[in-house]
Amino acid sequence: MTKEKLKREPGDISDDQAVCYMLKNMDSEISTVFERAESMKPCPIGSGISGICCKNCAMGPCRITGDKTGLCGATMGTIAARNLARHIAAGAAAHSDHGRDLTHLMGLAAEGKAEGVRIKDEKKLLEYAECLGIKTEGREVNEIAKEASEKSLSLFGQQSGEIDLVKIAPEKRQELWRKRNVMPRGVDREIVEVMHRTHTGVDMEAEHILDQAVRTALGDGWGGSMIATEISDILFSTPNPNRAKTNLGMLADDEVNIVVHGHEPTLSDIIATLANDDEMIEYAKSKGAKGINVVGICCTANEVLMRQGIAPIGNYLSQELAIMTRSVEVMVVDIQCIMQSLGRLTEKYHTKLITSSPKCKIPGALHMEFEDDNGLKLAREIIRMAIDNYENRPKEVCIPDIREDLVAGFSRESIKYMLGGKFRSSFRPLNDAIIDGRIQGVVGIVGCNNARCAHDRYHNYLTREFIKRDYLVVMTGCGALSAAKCGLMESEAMEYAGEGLRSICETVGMPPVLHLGSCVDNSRILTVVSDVVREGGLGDDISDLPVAGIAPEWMSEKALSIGTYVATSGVYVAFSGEPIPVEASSEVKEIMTTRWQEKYGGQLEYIADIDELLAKVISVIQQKRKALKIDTKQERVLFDMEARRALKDV
Ligand code: SF4
Ligand code: MSK
Repeated sequence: MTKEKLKREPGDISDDQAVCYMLKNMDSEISTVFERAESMKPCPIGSGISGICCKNCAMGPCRITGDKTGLCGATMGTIAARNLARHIAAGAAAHSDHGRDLTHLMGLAAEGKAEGVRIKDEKKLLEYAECLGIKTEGREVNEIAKEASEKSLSLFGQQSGEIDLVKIAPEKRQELWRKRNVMPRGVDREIVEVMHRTHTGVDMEAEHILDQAVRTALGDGWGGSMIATEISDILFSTPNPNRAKTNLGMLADDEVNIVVHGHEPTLSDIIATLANDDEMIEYAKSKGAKGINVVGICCTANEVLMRQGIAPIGNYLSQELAIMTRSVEVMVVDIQCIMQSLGRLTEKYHTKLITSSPKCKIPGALHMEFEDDNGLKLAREIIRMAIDNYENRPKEVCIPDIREDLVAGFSRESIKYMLGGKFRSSFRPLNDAIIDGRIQGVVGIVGCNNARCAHDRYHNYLTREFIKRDYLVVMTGCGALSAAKCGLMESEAMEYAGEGLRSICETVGMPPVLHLGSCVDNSRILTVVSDVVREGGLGDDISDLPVAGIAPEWMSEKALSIGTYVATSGVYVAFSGEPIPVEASSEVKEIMTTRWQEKYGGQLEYIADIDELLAKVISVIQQKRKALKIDTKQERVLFDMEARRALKDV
């Protein structure tokens, strides 16, 4: 990990000014992900661009280009479909296992056995229980929560039937999934079946393999991820809009800094709460600090931002740089999107890296396991450890003086409330605004950062381009933090919005770009679009709506699962940045576009050129408006020349 000189200028690497500041000013001799991305190029065959690689048996790895086949005779299309199905299964497993843990925790909280965790949102619990078919009338909250936990847990191992939460989808969509035989039976069952069918010598027809991948992804979006979101709301409260600040400048030079990172809201929520405890603050002061500053990275940050207004200091590509500010006493990581490099990096700094999940250990980190009944005790121990470590902080820190205001905390419930008011909470005003053209459509811009593309650039470019054309933008995950860091999630962002969108946002009092949460919270988008269909006037299925999804800087396998469940829920989805690893197979690309469009009314494709992607999304949404006969009001023409040219080619 010896540092090599970066070949690119900081401004070419990232759009985040704090990241650029760190790249210019940090003095470490240790390489970051940005140098490693320059020194190691991706394998064109392994990444599925100019060929495909199979290592599903010991006769391989087989590297396939053109008409060649593997030793067993497997073709490019079969291998591409198998590889993609396995990626989707891994992504679905990650989200769903997260959901399973929360389900288990809710059961313990109901029994009073989960230290520091209780049922916070009773209304949401009742709605959730009813969706699971659980009787709620006249019953104690904890009794309902216990049964809801047991019922939810059973959905993971269920072998037949349907996952109850699919009932949230419009009826027409449910019927379609039944007809196509992709209705998820149980969350785990579908993941296991992908692993079986992609073992050497089992399923060999690309479309048939992908049918099972679709069923697995639907079991994630409408199962594992949705369970995770619903139960997080029940245990830690359903988000409401709140103000916060973001970026590395939110690290304090005179307080004890604790960074929570990963994806789980459990221990991080307890740490954030306990850091306000007088006894803890007094202890910090006794060690010379002015207080305790809890901040976050990635989706753990999104979870505590949405509910407690805790500052997110960065997204995926900022994690190493946070430590390099020399100001972090403790970084607590749980699961997913944590770079292994943090282990070696923290050896060079005073920062203590703590792994807290039984599922994740990192060489170089201290493992302090979060168990069902030790939340408060562990949080106290971690905070005290951070305070004790404050005296080891070097005198000179390197914190960029860069921060931005944001408003986060938009849930399905809070958006409905903002639109319709407490007593008539409804999506009607949104539907009406879409019908009369003040809002042209809704675009979800979600997903990761990727060190092989300019950090945050595509997220922010697309967000600005859509809001100026009157498209409401909803965001989750690291994409949401990109927009927040450049000021697109506050009322001042209104100046970038088109007239129609601005008029709605000003009336309702919301920014033109809405932060809907972490990556599991993409399930919130599914519940919002389902409610919009039910509200009426925009067709009777999700595929009728003028909406689209984009993951412009995607990186993780979870993104592939998300893209698949959104596409097969009836939405046009485009990925950019790095290709989906099936580019070399025209057969698989055809299935994911033309065939999925015929079968599900949505598709998933990769478009390298960002202006071409922008034009394609606009074209798809405008076609939906036309089909709904709401295209009479002309869209404002704000295209630059490049976008116009791309539009002609669509
Ligand atoms: Fe090669 Fe077939 Fe084995 Fe894959 S399963 S490694 S294509 S022989
Ligand atoms: S953290 S999955 S890099 S969004 Fe959810 Fe960010 Fe992607 Fe991880």
